Amino acid sequence: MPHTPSPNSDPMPNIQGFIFDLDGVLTDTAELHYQAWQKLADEEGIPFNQQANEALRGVSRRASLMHIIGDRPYSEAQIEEMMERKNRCYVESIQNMTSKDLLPGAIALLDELRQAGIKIGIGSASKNARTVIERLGIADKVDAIADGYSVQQPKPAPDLFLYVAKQLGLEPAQSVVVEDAAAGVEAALAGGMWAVGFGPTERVGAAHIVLPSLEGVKWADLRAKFSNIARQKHSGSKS
Ligand code: B16
Ligand code: MG
Repeated sequence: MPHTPSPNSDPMPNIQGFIFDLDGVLTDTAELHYQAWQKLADEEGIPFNQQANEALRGVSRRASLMHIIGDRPYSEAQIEEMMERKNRCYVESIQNMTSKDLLPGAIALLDELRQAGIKIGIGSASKNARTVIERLGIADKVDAIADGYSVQQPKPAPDLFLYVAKQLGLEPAQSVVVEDAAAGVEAALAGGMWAVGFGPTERVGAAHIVLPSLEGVKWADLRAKFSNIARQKHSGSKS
């Protein structure tokens, strides 16, 4: 019978790939998304602020807008127009992005992983992900990209990350997802992948490893942590 690895059963993980979320992990477009939604909400006279925006992290454009408008009776045409208006504002704000907009530690980890022969994918809910990746100058460091056009079911469904893993030629249990959103961590776990949460535990505490930032993060340290977790799970499952 073929051996199917799983984060829950393997004593030693055989990690071959990393799948990074984009917004809020490799770069802080989360702030630019927020500014564009705030402008739209102000134009529409809808109460909105940075705290309310927290619920939109990693959430698709349409689902974000539905969250903002709540039960206000907008028509489908108005909803489409508002999504386009927000996106125009956001697209304008990403035009001036450069590699300087990569978050601290991102490029060092990408380079270290590549040198170690680890495959790299990006799994982003954004329909603008490819533009952002180009502007950041990291397209040639990435082996596979899934964006807001790639799958039907958004995070927390695992589809987006499973799509990237397949493109990388990897099993879910050979893949690590790095995420800043609760919905993204949930998607990784639902897909049977290893999860690194980036941010406060209240948000990403369900991940196998929680980090405050990517700064100073080393592949060897992560690998050791994953091995410890796998060992603990393995001995726990035997007792
Ligand atoms: P767009 P990620 C997500 O990207 C953002 O976190 C979220 O704020 C945004 O609404 C979503 O992409 C859709 O983006 O409107 O550009 O298609 O975190 O999954 O990289
Ligand atoms: Mg994100």
